[in-house]
Amino acid sequence: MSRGGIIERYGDLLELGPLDPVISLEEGDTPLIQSHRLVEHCRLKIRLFFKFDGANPTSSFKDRGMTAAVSKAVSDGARAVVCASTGNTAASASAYAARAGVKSLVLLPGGNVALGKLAQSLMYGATVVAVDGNFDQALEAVKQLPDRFPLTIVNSINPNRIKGQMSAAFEVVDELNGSPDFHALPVGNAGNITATWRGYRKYQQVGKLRRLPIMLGFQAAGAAPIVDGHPIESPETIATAIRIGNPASWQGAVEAASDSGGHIEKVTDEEILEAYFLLAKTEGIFAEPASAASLAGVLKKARTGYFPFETRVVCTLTGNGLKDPDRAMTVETKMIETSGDLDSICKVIEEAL
Ligand code: AN7
Repeated sequence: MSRGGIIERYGDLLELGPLDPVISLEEGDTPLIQSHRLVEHCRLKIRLFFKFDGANPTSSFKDRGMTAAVSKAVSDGARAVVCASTGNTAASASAYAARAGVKSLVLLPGGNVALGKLAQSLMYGATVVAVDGNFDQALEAVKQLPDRFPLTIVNSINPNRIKGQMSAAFEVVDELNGSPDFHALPVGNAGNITATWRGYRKYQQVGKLRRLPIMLGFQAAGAAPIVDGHPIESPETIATAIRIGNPASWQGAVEAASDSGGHIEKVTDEEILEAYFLLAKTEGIFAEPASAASLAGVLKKARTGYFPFETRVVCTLTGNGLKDPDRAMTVETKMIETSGDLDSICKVIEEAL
């Protein structure tokens, strides 16, 4: 039996109105994995959980919003969708467009999209346009296109994206039987922290949740407009997914933090990479660098004694590490090459054990 996607499971709560058809790849229902070895390794006195949204059909959280946005667009008669993207929105939009049988057009910041994401959009049959500029410039261009062409924007300025992404909060509450004390996310265009907070509040409104979590958002230090208080013209970070200087949902992120008693803070690329490698090595969870920003932020705040003893903290891990093989290959662990005879192989094994 089909487990269905987030629209089948949470339909009414998403307030999308009637949809015909529903375009789904059975997204959502992703693992919530409790940390054992990482908390021990870092001597953290908290109960830490990873919401691994890299386990979605296109390997990022974007699928939650894309099933909503593309279903709505196609139900309303759209024949083509468009987005600007640092890679994951594009991969997801292209996949859902393929599933719906409509065209997709994606504008990417040239030279700054992880290889796996680019491969995905090309595989799903999108028209892929590399723009000589950054994400913010690509998004500005995209905003102008529906005036000239019959295109529906599926960036998170499309409110249906935010609605679909509320489902991550519903799943966390369903699984923990209540909200965590803290929920940490990476912040790029700021749609996901906006949506996750709205999801918790929605669940509270309908009586499924009493106490709300404290929201923590983490931007990369070289791309931290919300923390710095002004747009960044040339954002820079190794976490290319969140290399964004003027987030569309800026206000939503600020509200999530302030209304929940939380914070938007920044983490350096070094801190992001430390969390990225640690997560894979100590827990067997391979998330992409931008995803590790949430963990990097939690580790940083834990060191200052921010979290109460045994408090429940959820980190959203937004995307799968396989999307960015080039970054992964910078890991210290290297492949050992040897000849095919058993003696040489045994010698290598002896040294490894
Ligand atoms: C892995 O694909 O903006 O704060 O164009 O891919 O909701 O933007 C991606 C963002 C975090 C930030 N982690 O989420 C895009 C894009 C990963 C991401 C974010 C993104 P938002």
